[in-house]
Amino acid sequence: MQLQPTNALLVIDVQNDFMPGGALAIADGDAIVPLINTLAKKFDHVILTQDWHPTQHISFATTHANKQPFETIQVPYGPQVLWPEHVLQNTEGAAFHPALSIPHAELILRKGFRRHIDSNSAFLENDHFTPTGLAGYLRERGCRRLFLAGLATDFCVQYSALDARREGFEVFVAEDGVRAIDLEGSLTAAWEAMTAAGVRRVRETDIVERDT
Ligand code: VGL
Ligand code: ZN
Repeated sequence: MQLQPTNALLVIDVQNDFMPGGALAIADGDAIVPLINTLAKKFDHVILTQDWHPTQHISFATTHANKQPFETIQVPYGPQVLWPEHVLQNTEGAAFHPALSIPHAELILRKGFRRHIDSNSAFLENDHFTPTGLAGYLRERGCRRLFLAGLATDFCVQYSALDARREGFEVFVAEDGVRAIDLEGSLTAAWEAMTAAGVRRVRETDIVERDT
């Protein structure tokens, strides 16, 4: 498929803590970095998201008494999966993977920066109400069709893709540009939910740069 000048690539959370050896390691997470660099060159608009947590963040198991990582608890806005402490603000773990190279990325959108609310989605925080401003940003810039790559397929990529559909964007996920955490079948469930919502799957090599 051929890109248009208003198509945008969202690169979700390609950060050290999500890489093998990181605090919340995703298997093979680093394998997507060269592919994302290649993919990004085809786009006029690239937006990076950066998961960015304060200490004692609500999503950390250590913030809650007697809780383990990967458990789900109820918090005021609904269910919240608990994680090992990750992407602490201004740490090396929160930095982008050193091989990520997208000099023309126009916006770095930080999310999850408030202690009492997590944000898996790049569009809405986990209360499913508080906007990050990304939908408005994209609309104001005339972007209607979005492509997603990054981490993790079944968490931040999925929730960003679903919210983007709800916001009326056309959404494609680069299936070779994502990797999953996969807790108890969450990867299969994520693809089912995304497909049901009209998210389409593409591969990097099927995306063709627009004619210049
Ligand atoms: C993510 C778990 C916790 C993600 C972020 O980027 O998918 N997952 N924080
Ligand atoms: Zn997080």
